[in-house]
Amino acid sequence: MISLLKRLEMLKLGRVERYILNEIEKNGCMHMTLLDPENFSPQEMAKCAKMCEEQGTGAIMVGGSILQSQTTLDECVMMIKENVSIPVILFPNNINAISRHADAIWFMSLLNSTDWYYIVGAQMQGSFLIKKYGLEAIPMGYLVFGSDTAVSAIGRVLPLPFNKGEVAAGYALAAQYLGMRFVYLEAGSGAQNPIPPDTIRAVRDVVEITIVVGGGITSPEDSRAVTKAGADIIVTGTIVERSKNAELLSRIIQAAREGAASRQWPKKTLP
Ligand code: 1GP
Repeated sequence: MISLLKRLEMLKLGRVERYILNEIEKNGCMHMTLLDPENFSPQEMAKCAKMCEEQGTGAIMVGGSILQSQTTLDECVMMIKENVSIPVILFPNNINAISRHADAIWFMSLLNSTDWYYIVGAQMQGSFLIKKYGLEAIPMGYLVFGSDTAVSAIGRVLPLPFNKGEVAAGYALAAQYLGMRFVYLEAGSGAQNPIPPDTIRAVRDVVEITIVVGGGITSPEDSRAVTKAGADIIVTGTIVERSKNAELLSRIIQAAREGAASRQWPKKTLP
């Protein structure tokens, strides 16, 4: 029989998750950089990760909608780990996106997929490998907005409307009640525009879990608006991959902190 001690042990947060929550507590929010192994050589990726760390990003997420090779992923994660001290978190698109060399994995369910596989099938198939590698699995509900991005097409998504916050809020609250500790509002990599502030705010008004927002954030103005509306974590990928502009990244991170510092609550009532 499993002892009470063991059961309580299981409820403890892992090292990376505690680090994330501490960073949010310290700075009001956190920035993460998403790097896609399909867009870089492992050497370029490591160099870019180091630059991002120097500008204040708090973690490197590795993944992408069309990631194909676990070998490439392993090489990238190892190279990044050699060059940065911040955590490397896997952002998987499928079961081949699991590397034993990472610090943690977003254990995510694409809640608005129409396909069982992306809601729980891939998770079921990948779970033993995660256990075998001893990876820290961080439970996250993943919500995809819009229809003209790779993640939307590949994930067989029933797209969330950008301007109907109550729909996203309902999904996010369901994620919270299902025990997920993070919810990711995803506009899709390279999206024309980020998730609108009012929609983020609608989610913030009903959930207590940590809100991650990404997709289409390309300027300090975007990042300030996103954290001001209630995002705890912002993710950028494309802007750094394309521009490699350290100064712009630094301003995006600074603006995110300013946005978080300027938040005004209180909460609205439920729909
Ligand atoms: C994609 O939200 C991330 O999953 C990052 O999006 O590449 O548009 O910054 P961008």
